[in-house]
Amino acid sequence: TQITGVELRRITMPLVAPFRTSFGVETGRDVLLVRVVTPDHEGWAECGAPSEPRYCSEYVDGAQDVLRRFLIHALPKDGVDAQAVGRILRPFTGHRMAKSALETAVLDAQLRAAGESFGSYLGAARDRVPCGVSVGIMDSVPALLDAVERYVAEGYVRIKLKIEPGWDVEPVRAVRERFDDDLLLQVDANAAYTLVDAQQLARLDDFGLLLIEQPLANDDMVQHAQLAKLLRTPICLDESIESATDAAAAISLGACSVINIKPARVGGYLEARRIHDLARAHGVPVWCGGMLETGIGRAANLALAALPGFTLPGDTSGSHRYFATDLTEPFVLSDGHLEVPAGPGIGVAPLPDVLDEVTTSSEWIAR
Ligand code: OSB
Ligand code: MG
Repeated sequence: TQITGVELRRITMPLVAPFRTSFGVETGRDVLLVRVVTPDHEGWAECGAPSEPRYCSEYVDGAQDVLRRFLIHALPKDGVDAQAVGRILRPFTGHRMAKSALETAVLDAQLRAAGESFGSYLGAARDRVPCGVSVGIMDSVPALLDAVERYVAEGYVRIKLKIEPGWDVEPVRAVRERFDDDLLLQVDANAAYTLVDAQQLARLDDFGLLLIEQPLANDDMVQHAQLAKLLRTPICLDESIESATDAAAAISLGACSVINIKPARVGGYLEARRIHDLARAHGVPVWCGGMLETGIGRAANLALAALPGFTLPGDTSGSHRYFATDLTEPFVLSDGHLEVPAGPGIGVAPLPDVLDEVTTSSEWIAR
């Protein structure tokens, strides 16, 4: 794939409701889009980096800076295969969300040229995927029950509650009491606890949760392994897993028995697939997480979520869970599922009118 240049475009998208986690509140998304232009095609990708470095060290201005200064210029002028992008960018440490966006845009352009879909390329085993939804921390338990009720009515097949110290056993008990026992329920702490909280976290064992996601700090792999021995609820890692190497370490340490795979967090869809393959070989279930993506990021996530090892519903929710107007044709739940786009590449493109309206800046990096 020969690259003429790369557009770095910033957009702002208000969220339909504030999304609160243990690390902060988001009321909108300030998103970096990467458009790779080739002589005959273009490829689109969305960078998962949030506005502030709270979830992890990356943030959107930093991602744009490292792309502009280093990553884009590292790609060879005479063309590059998407499979080689990861190796070419490896001398630059970290910045996985920025790398993921560039690799994904190159892959999209390449697959559009070849007329092949992301799902087909990655090895999707189905054409639609069951969807869960991530429910933020609320001001009160009644407000939470109302939100969960609406999502269940919309057909979401799994509910994930964000938790933090002071908002854990009570909301989980309230949701369990209000809804059927067979509601698939899990929680996500975004690293808000320490091993000292093990007894409090063990109280969640009574509620039949599918898993507890990232209870301890990002770099506390060994302590997650210790916590796993104290809980009956399976531990799932999100922030701690930045690569297939991390996944291998976590599995062999016993730090987790489930993995949330976010392509942005691990540097792209190819590394995401390697984690899937590794986990599958070890009998470790995986599911596809999200970074509140627009339709551009969501499309590719759905293709990944269709791989055979993704045996748990993910956070790939419908467009209207996030945005009143999505950047692409909206993804709408049908019977609790979203369709995997079947067209070439990611199978969707920004709607030109919406794109114009939400764009705040654009920068062209010629090659
Ligand atoms: O921890 O999974 C997380 C959103 C932003 C940052 C981190 C997380 C999340 C979510 C929502 O839980 C995922 C989504 O719906 O895209
Ligand atoms: Mg998480």
